[in-house]
Amino acid sequence: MQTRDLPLSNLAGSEHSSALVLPLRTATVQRQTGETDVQVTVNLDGQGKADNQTGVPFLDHMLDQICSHGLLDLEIRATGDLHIDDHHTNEDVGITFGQALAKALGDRKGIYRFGHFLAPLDEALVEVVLDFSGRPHLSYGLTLPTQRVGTYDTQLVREFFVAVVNHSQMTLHIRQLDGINSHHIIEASFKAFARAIRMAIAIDPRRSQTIPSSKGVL
Ligand SMILES: [Mn+2]
Repeated sequence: MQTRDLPLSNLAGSEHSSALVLPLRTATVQRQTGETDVQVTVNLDGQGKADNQTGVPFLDHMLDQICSHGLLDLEIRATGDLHIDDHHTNEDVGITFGQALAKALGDRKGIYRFGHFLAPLDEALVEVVLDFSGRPHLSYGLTLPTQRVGTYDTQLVREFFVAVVNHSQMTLHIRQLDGINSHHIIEASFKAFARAIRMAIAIDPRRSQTIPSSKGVL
């Protein structure tokens, strides 16, 4: 029976000499408009380090969930026209994060591509299914019972995911199976989103650096 070397680690510089050494999957994107100035640095093979300062505290709390449960390292700085409201900053953080994800993934060689997770947070239960398909699509199934969580407008949750989907070229389905408290429902969504990303971007050792599509391109 023939054997071959398999990648033992996703990390470049692995001590396993027989491992397939992959490039670091990191990216920095800066995006400036008349409304906001956003910089995002992401490491897809991180340890969950979060350093997110957008000026929108609830959004920072949700971005921290992406790091903690997706095991991404994420450093985000944003300044925006918060004197109007959080809308532009929230959306532009989503756009820039989506662009950074796409840049760090590159041609998407070797990844599992699909990810899903079902996350509870007390009474809330949210399912996320995603595909780094190259085709932006969002099915958004959250029904948030209050207009605000703290000072954060709960309508901005959908706006954030629309921006991420369009700029990372991701198919994303978010379904709420249960929940009463808006904070719980939103946080369960971000936790499920994080774990689904983690699953989808992991390197499949059996795929050995080919693009996971019968078309040969994503
Ligand atoms: Mn919370």
